[in-house]
Amino acid sequence: MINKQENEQGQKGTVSFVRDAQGTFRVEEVPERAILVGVSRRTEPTSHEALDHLDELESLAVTAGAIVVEKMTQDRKRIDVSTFIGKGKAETLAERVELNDIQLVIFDDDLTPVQVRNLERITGCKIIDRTGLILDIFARHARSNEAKTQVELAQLEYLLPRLTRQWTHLSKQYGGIGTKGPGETQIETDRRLIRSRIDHLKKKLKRIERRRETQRKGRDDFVRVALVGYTNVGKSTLLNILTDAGVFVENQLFATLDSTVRSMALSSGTTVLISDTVGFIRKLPTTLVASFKSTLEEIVEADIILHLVDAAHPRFPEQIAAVNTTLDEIHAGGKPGLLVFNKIDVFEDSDKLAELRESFPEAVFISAARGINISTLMSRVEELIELQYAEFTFSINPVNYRIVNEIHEITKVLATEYEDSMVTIRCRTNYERATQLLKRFPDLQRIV
Ligand SMILES: Nc1nc2c(ncn2[C@@H]2O[C@H](COP(=O)(O)OP(=O)(O)OP(=O)(O)O)[C@@H](O)[C@H]2O)c(=O)[nH]1
Ligand SMILES: [Mg+2]
Repeated sequence: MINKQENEQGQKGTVSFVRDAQGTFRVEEVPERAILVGVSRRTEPTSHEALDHLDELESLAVTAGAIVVEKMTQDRKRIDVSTFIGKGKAETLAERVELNDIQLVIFDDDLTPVQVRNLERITGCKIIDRTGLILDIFARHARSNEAKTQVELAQLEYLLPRLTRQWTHLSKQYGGIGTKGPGETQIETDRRLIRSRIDHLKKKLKRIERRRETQRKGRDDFVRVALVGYTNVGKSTLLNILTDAGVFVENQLFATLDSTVRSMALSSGTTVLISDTVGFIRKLPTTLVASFKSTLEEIVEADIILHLVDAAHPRFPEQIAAVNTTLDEIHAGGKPGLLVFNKIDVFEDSDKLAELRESFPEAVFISAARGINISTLMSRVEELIELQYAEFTFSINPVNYRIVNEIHEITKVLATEYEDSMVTIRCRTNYERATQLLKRFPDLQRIV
């Protein structure tokens, strides 16, 4: 590294020129030096919790490529509407920024546009909030067309209410005929450009969603199992060990953004489809949850949910709660499933594991990386399937071909017999689907 340059916005230290082996220069991103800020309340989070939360924020910041130089918390009864933290604390923050050559301040809570503007003025430094940071990581990790579209949509939805004069470059990027109405301010033009881009992205996602739906139709015969859990608990590692899926595994947050579905034969001969998808986190931005709808559909439509937990994480109970909250938010709560504690290989002190087993008697304890207790996990999944699925026999006049088609679509048909102008269909499905069929079609009869 031979030189430190100022970037376009005039912030120092984010871009440098590096000479490679051939002697040519290229521009390289230099890690930004960051301060993390959290606020504790008398009730929740306490100052101790706020510090723990900053550890998580540090993992996020490091994943986004920052160097965390300092962490600050402030105990406040009420949030300051103009600066979030108190005015005095904001001044202290400005001093720390100056002293430690800081380029970025990250808040663990979401800030209003006014708070960002005021804090940037006081500290002379770029300010981002938790949602902004998570969106940045998603943007870095998005690989597929679908993930990239979903992330861009979430970013624009986040940006729209935060538009300030600094965003005027947008119209240069997307400019053209009809973008500059007389008398309109630049911000209004930018807003209009963003809204039309949002509409475009939503339409594109609808098309992707329809394609996915067609793919899913072909999978209705199978029992579908979704791996869900907090980010970095080992979901992809488990999918890989079960099915050789070759999903990217890394000790970083949000390594996986896309859904991967693989089939797997259980020892009973039943074939299940297992899916691995994006992980959850405390305070997962609502814009992300909304735009990742088609990816999360894999969970919504699953028959069984395996909720993976990092047993070695000091705050795993909070992580379980965060996952359950998000499952409820996407209407996937209350599905049959299992709590699966992963990474049990980390416990040298076996008392801890025994305690955990006692506290969660229904859970399964595994190590995906070491392949410990994987067969126990799969037998528990088979037990669940046995409990959920049964054979049903329906009888219907075949002129009602729509009903016959629907049965073929949503169940696994085992045998079909025609007799006395009636068709008898023997199929395998779960009670929920069978009850729905009988409710929707009064002509359908169940033969016991
Ligand atoms: N010690 C130990 N580490 C594990 C185990 N399973 C996974 N890991 C590690 O945990 C980290 C995260 O694993 P992933 O499989 O990428 O986790 P994930 O839940 O898919 O994470 P995201 O996709 O980022 O949400 C990696 O460094 C794995 O090697 C385990 O059983 N024991
Ligand atoms: Mg993963």
